[in-house]
Amino acid sequence: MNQEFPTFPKECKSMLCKHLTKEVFTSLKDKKTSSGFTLQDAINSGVENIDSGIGVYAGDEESYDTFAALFDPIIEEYHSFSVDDKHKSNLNPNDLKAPNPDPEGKYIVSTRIRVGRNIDNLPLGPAITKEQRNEVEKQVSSALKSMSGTLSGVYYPINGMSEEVSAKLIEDHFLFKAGDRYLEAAGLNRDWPEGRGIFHNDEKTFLVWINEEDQLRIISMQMGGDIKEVFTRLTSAISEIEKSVKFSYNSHIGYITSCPTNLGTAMRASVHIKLPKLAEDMDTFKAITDKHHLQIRGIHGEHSESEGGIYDISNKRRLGVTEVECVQDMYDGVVALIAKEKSL
Ligand code: ADP
Ligand code: DAR
Repeated sequence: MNQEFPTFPKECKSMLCKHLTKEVFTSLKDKKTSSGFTLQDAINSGVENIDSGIGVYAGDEESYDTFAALFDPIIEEYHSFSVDDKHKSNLNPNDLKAPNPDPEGKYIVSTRIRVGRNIDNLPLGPAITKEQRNEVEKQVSSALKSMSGTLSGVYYPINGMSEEVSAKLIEDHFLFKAGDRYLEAAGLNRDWPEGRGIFHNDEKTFLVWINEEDQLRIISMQMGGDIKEVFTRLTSAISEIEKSVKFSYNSHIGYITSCPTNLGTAMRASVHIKLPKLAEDMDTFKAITDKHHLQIRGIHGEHSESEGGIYDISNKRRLGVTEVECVQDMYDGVVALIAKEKSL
């Protein structure tokens, strides 16, 4: 294993290059978790990709303790969440105040709310073995087979999927491809596409990605802006799956995920929304998204650009806030953005 303290170029702005001091490196370089995950494994993505925002991934829940000297300051800075803080969860849709903000469908093209989940007592994607990953696929796809009513559907393993089916699912934003260079360097694409696949219900409003960045991405999505209906479907699906799959969770950092940015609720609630007038005044646009703790992405996922004045707007906060608060953040921000767009 490389025992050299990595030298980062001055243009590196990642949280890794900020918080991996020589002292932290020296204190952690010889440690490994019970799944054999080392400091080098945790930082490889940020060492190979100096344009990372964060640059670190956990190989198991233990990584967050074993490498706490590096993870804790990153978690504190990204989430404004200290080592003594406790996460809390609330998946009750009755607590969400969110009448459809765009009943005429003038602005919101589609709504998607997802959570990441990982199975308790198994390594995360960066450290999991091929056999363990195949076991995850078997356990989760079998749990999904018992989904009933509007949640019932079909599981499609990516291994052996026809190019035609794959292209159509990707075009519909339903399927994931092999991870980007950040995920590649984190070891999340090992054995691709073995053990990976997608489940979706007949209406394609409920989807589960198996073994992407996390072992499950549980997704509820539909056209239009009925955010409460999307959230309600998601919470029903989560509780159904939880009847047969135990998720990795702890009282400090909530649901355990491979990337520290997703800890806590592991929830991203997003709309694809048309804001052509606001797009001409990005200072005002960003003042509103900043005020409501929102992130702006492009419409083809993380690191993509917006197209035709359509933006992916989602909650930025995930840890130290409940799932209801994540969706409320997004909802309140969308109401403010639509009001501003109307006024221009
Ligand atoms: P994630 O949200 O799963 O962390 P991405 O930002 O890469 O990851 O989004 C994953 C996929 O979901 C992308 O194809 C993206 O276009 C799609 N997506 C995200 N939000 C929406 C939305 N509100 N409506 C439709 N598709 C969406
Ligand atoms: N590109 C990596 C990941 C940051 C958060 N996004 C995730 N987890 N998909 C980075 O360090 O910038």
